Amino acid sequence: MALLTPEDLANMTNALVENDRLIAELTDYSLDGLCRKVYGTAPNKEKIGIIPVTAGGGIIGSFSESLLFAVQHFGMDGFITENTDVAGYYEAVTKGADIILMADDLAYIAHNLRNGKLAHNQICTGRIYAEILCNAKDYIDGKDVLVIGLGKVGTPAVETFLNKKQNVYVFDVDSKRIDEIASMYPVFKYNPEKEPKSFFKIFEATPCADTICESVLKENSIVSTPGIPRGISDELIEKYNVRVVLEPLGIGTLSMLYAVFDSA
Ligand code: NAD
Ligand code: 2YH
Repeated sequence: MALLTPEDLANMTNALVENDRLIAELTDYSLDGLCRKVYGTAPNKEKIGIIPVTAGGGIIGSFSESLLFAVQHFGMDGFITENTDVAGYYEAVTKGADIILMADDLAYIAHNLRNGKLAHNQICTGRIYAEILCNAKDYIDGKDVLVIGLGKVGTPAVETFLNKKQNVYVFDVDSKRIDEIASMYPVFKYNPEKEPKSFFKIFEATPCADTICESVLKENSIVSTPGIPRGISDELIEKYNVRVVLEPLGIGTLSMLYAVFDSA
């Protein structure tokens, strides 16, 4: 699994604000409004405890601070524990945290201690980036969507698109993964190099650059991509006037929080 780096998070605060604005322009929903629609939940004065975790690769500079920024940007109350790991967990609970956010190298979770709900970052990230495309107002009637990268983030996106009755075209550099997904879900296997087809809606979740080639783009395509680094070049963005939703942590975090809030 790719670990975030401090460099990935360096511009996170601006990226979250800018992407929140872009999502509103594309869907007519603010990001929190879209999360409320998707999950049918709402915040209810929960206190969010963020615990730095030293296991594995250790503390990632500005990871916890980026989570706190996201929590506060959307009007919620949160704090970072002074202690790490188990001592941090004890501190969070004794200081009244209702929801815990914490991550090691394998998993980033939200756990609501009031209602027991648990959310996983990869699932919630795939879901919300897919929902952004499903709710893109200019393309609400267009059913074709391309999914590039069929891993732990891409697979829940495939499920979300299928639930929304989209025609899902899938591509992964690992052909075995394409076969697995095609055996589990009613999707179209797609290879951009062999059978050119262009899309207004493209979802990308890979750890590679330049995964989005020119032949899949249309003028004004929307690329919704949690994948780090960005899979589309500056040149193609400009040439096709592509709108790109991409932010390294906050969008997925808000999706996780709405996944564990109580019903609205
Ligand atoms: P994963 O390893 O489970 O899946 C990645 C998939 O991409 C694999 O199936 C792999 O075969 C495929 N792939 C790799 N290179 C490819 C290429 N050139 N073309 C097509 N497919 C290719 O990883 P994941 O957990 O699903 O994460 C995917 C990306 O999303 C990573 O970059 C991760 O850091 C990022 N991520 C971002 C956020 C966020 O909030 N922005 C959250 C979670 C994960
Ligand atoms: O970056 C990661 C993993 N790839 C899981 C997240 C999925 N987007 N983990 C972050 C580790 C944070 C660290 N333990 C800290 O600073 O607390």
